[in-house]
Amino acid sequence: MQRVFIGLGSNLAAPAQQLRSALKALRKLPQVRLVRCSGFYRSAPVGPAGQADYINAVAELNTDLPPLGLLDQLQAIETAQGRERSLRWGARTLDLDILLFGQQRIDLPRLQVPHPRMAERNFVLQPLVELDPQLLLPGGESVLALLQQCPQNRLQKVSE
Ligand code: A4P
Ligand code: MG
Repeated sequence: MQRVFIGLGSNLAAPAQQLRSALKALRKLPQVRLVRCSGFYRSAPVGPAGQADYINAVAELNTDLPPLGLLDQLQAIETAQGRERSLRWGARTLDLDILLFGQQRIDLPRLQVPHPRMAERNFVLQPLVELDPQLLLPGGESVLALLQQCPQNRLQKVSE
């Protein structure tokens, strides 16, 4: 069994509702136990200008699925919630990213873990610290220390 952290993000079509639907779908996945979810955070968009604010959160799972098996399940949830892949970093109804998969490092064309951009993103690091302030990356870096060093983009907790 692996301890996994998933980043959830949405900035279209009632974002908080998108995250709640995604959590419901995560609870139903085979070989997955949803341990808990952070609060929801409103965040300034990173990427193309003119997008709405995002709602972001991080969920902690335990799973026996292999990494690519979990990615398949997450992409099926994104598709079921109307995700269209067009512009990179553009607006989306739902984005589910594997942030950490136990202490594994994965570098495949379809999957890089730890998520390559997480260290620059307070909308990922703040909810991770909320779930586990002691958390370390596979290289031993502290998530709390990364949060203290990363750009302080606009971020506001909107629910517990
Ligand atoms: N992929 C590789 N590694 C992973 C991983 N660890 N988890 C591949 C999930 N997928 C991973 O992703 C493109 C491909 O990445 C997938 O097919 C998968 O095989 P995507 O979700 O289709 O496209 P994307 O999300 O537009 O691209 P990308 O590069 O994943 O974007 P990011 O880095 O996820 O950024 N601003 C705020 N405030 N909040 C946000 O949540 N999110 C993004 C998306 C941009 N700006 C944001 C936010
Ligand atoms: Mg993504």
